[in-house]
Amino acid sequence: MTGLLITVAPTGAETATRDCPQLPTTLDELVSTARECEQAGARMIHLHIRDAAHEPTLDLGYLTDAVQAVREATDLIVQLSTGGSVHDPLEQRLKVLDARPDSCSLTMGTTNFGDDVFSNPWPFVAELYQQTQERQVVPEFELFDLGHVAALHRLLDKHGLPYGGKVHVDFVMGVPGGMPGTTAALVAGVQALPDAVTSWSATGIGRTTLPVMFASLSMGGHLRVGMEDVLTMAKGVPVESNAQLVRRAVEVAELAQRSPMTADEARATMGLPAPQSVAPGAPAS
Ligand code: KMH
Ligand code: ZN
Repeated sequence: MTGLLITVAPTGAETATRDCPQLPTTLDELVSTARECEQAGARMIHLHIRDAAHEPTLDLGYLTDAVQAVREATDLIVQLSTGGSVHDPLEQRLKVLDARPDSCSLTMGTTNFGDDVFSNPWPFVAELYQQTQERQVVPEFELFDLGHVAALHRLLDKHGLPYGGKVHVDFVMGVPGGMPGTTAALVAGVQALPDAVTSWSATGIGRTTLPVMFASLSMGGHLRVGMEDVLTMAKGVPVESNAQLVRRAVEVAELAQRSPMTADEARATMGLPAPQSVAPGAPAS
């Protein structure tokens, strides 16, 4: 049985709270979501942060508070999005690393995103990658298209391995403008991955969620789930909570003889050191 890494992406940057009031946007909601999802089997959380008006923000204060709060409340690997929203400027997206997450997303190229454009020009990708290496943040390479797999080859050839030595990628499938959320596209993507890749996960947006989940599990891949990616359990049935999506993923995975990995296994998979244990009474460094 291969251990399963489940990442939860609870909020995203593209859904408004007026359209989905159950979306977790406040710090308290994020922390309780993180706890519930960890309890359900998630081991990593992919965070987009909202401000007091529930709008997406890259404000360093909000980001730092969220990283610290989720770290204190859980053993989840804390991954901050550097993708932000489709409207965020590149300079601000580079500054996300200042919040000192364990991991960050790093999208490997520009993609049409519905009616918008998710901009990731090569110089930005290369700069962000080198900053992750210098600042000891483990990137998760986000692949929205097969061309992004080719860009990953180019990046690793030119700039070497990430901090921690592991290469973890996530296929984000079914975005209108990116690769479709189909088994055929996932097979093509996995077959084209660089040899240096040590683990991969997949998520399907919207109605491609379940087909991508089944395809990934059948190929030994890991899973990302969450309300960033899907807002219905089935046609016309709204998602009630992120934990509901994590629980469904665990149930489906158990049928495929896959169980969630432990927190330590997840950290090892990502090339992160085990959490530092502080001896009782020892001063915090
Ligand atoms: N909000 C999307 C435009 C990421 O987090 O790195 C980009 C996104 C990817 O969600
Ligand atoms: Zn995201």
